[in-house]
Amino acid sequence: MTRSVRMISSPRGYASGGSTADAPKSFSQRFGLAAGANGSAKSISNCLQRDSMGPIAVIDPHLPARSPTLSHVEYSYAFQPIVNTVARTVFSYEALLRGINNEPAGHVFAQISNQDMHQFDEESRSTAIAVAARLGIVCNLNLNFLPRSVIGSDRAVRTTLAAAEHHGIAIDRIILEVTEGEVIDDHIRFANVINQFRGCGLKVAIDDFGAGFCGLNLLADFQPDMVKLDMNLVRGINTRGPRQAIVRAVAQACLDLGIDLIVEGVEALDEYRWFRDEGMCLFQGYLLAKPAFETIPRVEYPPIL
Ligand SMILES: [Ca+2]
Repeated sequence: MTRSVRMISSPRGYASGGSTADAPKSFSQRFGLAAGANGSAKSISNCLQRDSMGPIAVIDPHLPARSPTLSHVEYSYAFQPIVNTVARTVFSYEALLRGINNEPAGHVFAQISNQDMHQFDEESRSTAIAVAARLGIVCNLNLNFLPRSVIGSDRAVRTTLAAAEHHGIAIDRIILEVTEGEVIDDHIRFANVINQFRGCGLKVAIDDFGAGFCGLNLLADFQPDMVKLDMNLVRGINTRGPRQAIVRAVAQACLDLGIDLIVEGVEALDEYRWFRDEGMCLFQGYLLAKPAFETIPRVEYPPIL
């Protein structure tokens, strides 16, 4: 079985490559990656044309084509839900990079040179979108960005949004996950890039919040739509007084700033209960659902407290 990024590494950057005759159940066929590009970026372009920075094209010919040098890299995606346990609905699915046999993301990254990493980062998000569309994900979709892929160029965001539009996923369903470091390296440039696209409905989440060094200071300079609390703050919180104090401070800041707080990596019912008692309702973690390879996982909703 061939499941390869080759299928989507066309000069357009996504979704216009053909399937191979010797792969009757190929990745591209199973996930619909071989469909021709419709070339439509109208709604994104129209949206961006209203921006004060002037018209911005999203896809070819304005984006220079990149050669498909990463055709040797085979990968796929698992999906893990972010759940609203009060509404008892899935708020979003995070696309998580995997090898073609569900190996961890590190297995895939090991095949890619440092100089190709940002191209892979860009291309792989288009694949994640294609797989999510094929699986019929109709809620939000969380996509990870490599550190510095946003501030290096707005191309990474443009191609992601173009791929979303191509696959019929509304821009306001896309949530970009970036780490603290991505934002603070050059927060003015980061905010400039992101704010161009926010007018289209794009949302931004700070991933692993609390794992870096800036913490709450970050929120003084840049207010994301969401913050994902780092799992190291979550682990065993029901018995850890200092962690409880830090999390309460983060939660209050998020509340005051109108930022949604997502509790990431919750594994134990006691951890979950502590956060619920504090009024939080958005959770991601093994307690609710493990990542499922090329599948939408079933959610185990915790008991109503
Ligand atoms: Ca993430």
